[in-house]
This record gives sequence, C-alpha cells and structure tokens, in this order.
Amino acid sequence: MKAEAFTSCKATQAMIEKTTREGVTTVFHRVQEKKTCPFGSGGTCCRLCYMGPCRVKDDGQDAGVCGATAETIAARNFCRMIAAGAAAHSDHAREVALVLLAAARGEAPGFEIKDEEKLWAVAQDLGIDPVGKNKNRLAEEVALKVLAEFGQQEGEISFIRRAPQKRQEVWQKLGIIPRGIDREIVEMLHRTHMGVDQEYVHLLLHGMRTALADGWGGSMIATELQDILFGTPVPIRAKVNLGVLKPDHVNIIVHGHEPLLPELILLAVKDEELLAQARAVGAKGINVAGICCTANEILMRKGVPVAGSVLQQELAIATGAVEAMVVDVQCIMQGLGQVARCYHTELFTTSSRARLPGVTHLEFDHHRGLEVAKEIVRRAIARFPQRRKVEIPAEEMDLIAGFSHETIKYILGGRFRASYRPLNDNIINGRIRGVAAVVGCSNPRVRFGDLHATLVRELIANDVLVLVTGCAAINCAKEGLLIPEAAEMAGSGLREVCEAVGMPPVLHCGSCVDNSRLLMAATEIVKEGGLGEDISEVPLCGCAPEWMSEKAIAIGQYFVASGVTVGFGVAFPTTGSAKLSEFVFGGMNEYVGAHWFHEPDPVAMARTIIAHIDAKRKALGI
Ligand code: BF8
Ligand code: SF4
Repeated sequence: MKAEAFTSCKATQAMIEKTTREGVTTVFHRVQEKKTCPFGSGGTCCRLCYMGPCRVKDDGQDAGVCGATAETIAARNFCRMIAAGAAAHSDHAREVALVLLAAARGEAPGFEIKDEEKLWAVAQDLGIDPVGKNKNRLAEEVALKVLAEFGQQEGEISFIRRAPQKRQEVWQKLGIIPRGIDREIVEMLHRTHMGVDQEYVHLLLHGMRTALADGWGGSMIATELQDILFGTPVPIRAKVNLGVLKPDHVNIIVHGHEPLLPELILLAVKDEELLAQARAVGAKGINVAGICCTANEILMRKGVPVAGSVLQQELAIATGAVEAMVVDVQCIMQGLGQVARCYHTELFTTSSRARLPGVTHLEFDHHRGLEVAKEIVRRAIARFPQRRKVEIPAEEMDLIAGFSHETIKYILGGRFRASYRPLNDNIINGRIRGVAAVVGCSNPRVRFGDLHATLVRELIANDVLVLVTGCAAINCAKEGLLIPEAAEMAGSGLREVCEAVGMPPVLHCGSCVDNSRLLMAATEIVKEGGLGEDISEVPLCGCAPEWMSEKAIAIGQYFVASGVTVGFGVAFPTTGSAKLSEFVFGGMNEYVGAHWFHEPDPVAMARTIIAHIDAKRKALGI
C-alpha cells in the first residue's frame, strides 16, 4: 500500500516510506496484515469463560453455551471496555494524587504546589475549608480526600456535585451516582463475569455509573491535581509535527500519559552540567518533544513542542534523530521496542506498572524523580554520537493551546468580568451555532488525521465552535486549524467572534483526562443561563471519529451519561447486536437525554452533529 493511502500528513508519509525502505515494521505495515473479525468488531465474541469462547450470531436464536444472547455478550464487552478505560484514567489520577501528597509533605524533590488558586477551588469542591491553612497543609488534605474517594464504599464522589442540579437529579433517579471510583470499576468487572448480570439495559446503567466515576472522578481528579502541581493552562504558542525534532540537538521524546517524570525531565535539561555534556558530544543543546497525551500535558502548560500523535510514535524513532524515548503508561505500542533496536534510540519504560520486553526499565519514583530524570538525559546525550540514517521531515506547524475552561472564561469574558456570558450570548444570537468536542485517538484503519481535519473544517465553516483534546487535537494542529488565522475558514458568525477576541476557531483543551474540562465548560454554560437547565439542553455534541482505545469508550459513555450526544467513527462495538445498538443509538435518550451514534464518514458526521445542534437550538427557541 502507498504511504499516501494512510494519511495526507507529509511527515508521516515520508517516515512510512523510510521505514519501508529500511525494512523496519511499524503499525502501518502490521495493519495491512491483520484482518478484523466481524464477531469481535461488532461485540458478539464472548471469551468470558471456557465453556466457550463463543461467537454468537444476532438471529434471535443463537446463543453461547451458557445461553447468553448477542445483546448480553455485546453489552458485557462494551461495559468491560468502559471499566478498563475508567481504570486507566483513574489509576493515572491515583499516581498524581500520591505525588501531590508527597509534594505537600516535602518528600518529592522537584515538585511543588504551583497553583494555589486552583488548590483553593478544588479544596472547597471537596468539602474542605481552606481558610487559615498553608498551601502544603491544604494540598495534603486535598490529596488524602481524593485518595479516599477511590476506595469509598458508600455515598457520592465529590465532584459529582459540580454538575448542574438537574443533571444530578437525572443520575439520582437512575441510581447511577458513583459511590467510589474503584468500587464501580470492580463491580463492573464482577457483573460481567460469567453468569452474573445478563440484562443489557441493567448492565449499561452500571456502565454509565462506571463511566461517570471516570469523567467526574478519575479524569477530573487527574486534571485538577495536575493543575495544582504544574499550573492551570493559559493560551500558549508552540509547534507540532515531526519537524520539531532538531538535527543539531539531543532529542528526547516523552510519550504516554502522566506528566510527572516529563516535568522533571524539563527541569533536568536546564541543568548547566548536562548542557555542557551535550555540547561536549557536539550537540547544540537538548530538545524535549512529546507524543500522545504526555505531549498535550506539557504543551498546555509549558508550550513544549509536540512531535506527533499516537500513530507517529514509531515514526519519530525512525527519523534516526531521537536519542531517548521515555514512556510510562497507555497507548504505547510494543512495536516501539523493535523499532528502537533498528536505530540508536534508547527506549525507557518508567512506570512500575508497565514494561516492554527487552527495553531498559528506569523506574520513576517520586522520592528520587529528579535523579531518574537526570540519568535519562545523561544517557540520551551518550547516544548522540551514535546517530545514523537521520532524516527529519521538514513539516512543522504553529498552534495555540492552553484553553482550560477557566481560560475560556477569561478569553471570552475579559479579565475583569470573566464569565461564559459572552459565549452564551453568541450562541443565543446565532453567531456561534453550537459547540462540538472532537476528541480521541487516531486509527490506522482509517486515513489518519484526515477524518479529524475534514470534520473540523466542515464544522467551523458552519459556525460550530470546536473544542479538541487528545490525539484529535494534535492532528488538527498539524493541519493549521489551531491558529487564529484558521478563523478565515470559519463561517461569518464564528469568524467574527474569533477575530474579536483573537482566538482560533478550534480550541485545544488538553489531554484525554482533560475531557473533564469539557464537562466543566458544559456545566459553566448551563450555569450562566439562557441555554436550558441541563447539559442535555445545550446545543453541543461530542465525537471521536478515529477512536481506537477503551478509554475512548469510557469518555464517550460519560459524555452521553452527562447529557451530550456522541458520535464515533471507525467501527462500533455494539453493531453485532441490533437490540443493543438500538439501545445505545436511541433508547439511552429516555434515560439520560443523550445517545451514541456511529458514523464512519467525516462529512456525514459533521452533518449529523450540525443537525443535532440545530434540533437543540429549536427546542430552546433560539
Ligand atoms: O489518552 S487520544 S490514542 S494518546 S487514548 Fe491514546 Fe487515544 Fe491518543 Fe491519550 Ni486518548
Ligand atoms: Fe460462551 Fe457464555 Fe462462556 Fe461467554 S460466558 S464464553 S457466551 S459460555
């Protein structure tokens, strides 16, 4: 297959061709060899016990050996995806909470409380009185409180109370307010064990509860505590794509999800002694760039360049210009190990939870994190003279990131009367038709990045303000959609708003755990007034056109459970059961006022989103 078939990104194409020439196997080569299985893809392959595995036809007759029907099997699989996604985001949050606790106690050199304003706000939302407490004491209380919410057995997780009152009542009525984060995930695994919960609506209701424990729990905790430790993002300029790698610098790539060690690496590369070492081996300096959500985290707060999204991880190494790649958890391809061995790159696993065969493990331990960071930098410098087969694509693009929900308030409302009022007014007067969140992964089974770009161009041309996170944000940035000049592509109403405040029509809101920022933005819109009393009334929509991970399903489900209709591209894991699909694509509406939809074509997806937004406008009488 030609490289152009996979993407229109020239940098990616060049590296696919380079790896093909050099006999290096990447995700783009492997995907051509692997056919998808229709039972697995549609959700009706059950491997929950060894009376099976059972592949079940959706003909109303067929069943697994235990009698499980297609809708039960697909619902169980779907719910397990939610549980795994919620677990990933929440375990990330746990790690951040432990570091916050250690930092507050002075046991984590290199870490400190950066954002006291956020610390106060979070403390209050957790029911902690901040008055009269110094920042370390308060941070300790905050960390202990959120850690307790993982193992809490009864009651409600705190951030649920941030949601609009009406939304809380919806959840109350359905009995799906999360009690404790770990509890809901464990119960989801229990219920989907062989022979437990076998009624698909009942399963999905707990799926929603588990997803809410992610969105208003794990993910929100990760975002908030990271803001406390590293600062709440404000708009910042940076660069994106493989062209950010520097031919004359030691290049270190940080990849994965937890911005803990990466923040320390950013400190370490400023160390004069290490810079002198770099110069001694002939490098002009040390360049740090990110991949995946780690990239988004340090981009949002520090403007660190982004080398690429998930599908560019192996290709970054294939430039031959990366001395070290540091990974922790999630979205890290095992194929990296093999690719790194073909070049001079030293690959490091750093989380106690994740290793790759044959790869150096240098564990991040917050007690001595800075030492670990320096060791990595030292070893990267030592690799610089071993470079060979170097070819760095020229492509790089400017972008603006840093749109936390707090920042959106300042940008639109102004420093002296920061509020969502101007956004609400612009939605009411129709300059902005509505808001769409375009989030999630990239997937080599579709033309990578192109779906994001096509969809987003269509949306902004129709006056839909777009909020992006995750790999979708990186892909849109590469296409030049995250600069103020992109307003030229917007419809006249949206363009006017963007030009008045000098913002792009596509706002980068952060990593995938930062989708929790979008829940808060939606909540702020409701609380500002004039657009209904619940999130489900606001003209907004979510989507993940190139999704691939279980985390994406968890995110999609917490959006839906929070009242936001969500569209996914690629394939959809319920389509093997008509009954279950009917429920997720429609029936869910009766429960939570929102539903999923599946649309692989980006233009058709844009039309569906716009029609959905228009229907919400009509219902509001605007
Ligand atoms: O959490 S968008 S490929 S990097 S899962 Fe992974 Fe998907 Fe990228 Fe971040 Ni999110
Ligand atoms: Fe088959 Fe039922 Fe076992 Fe699943 S749980 S593998 S459907 S027998």
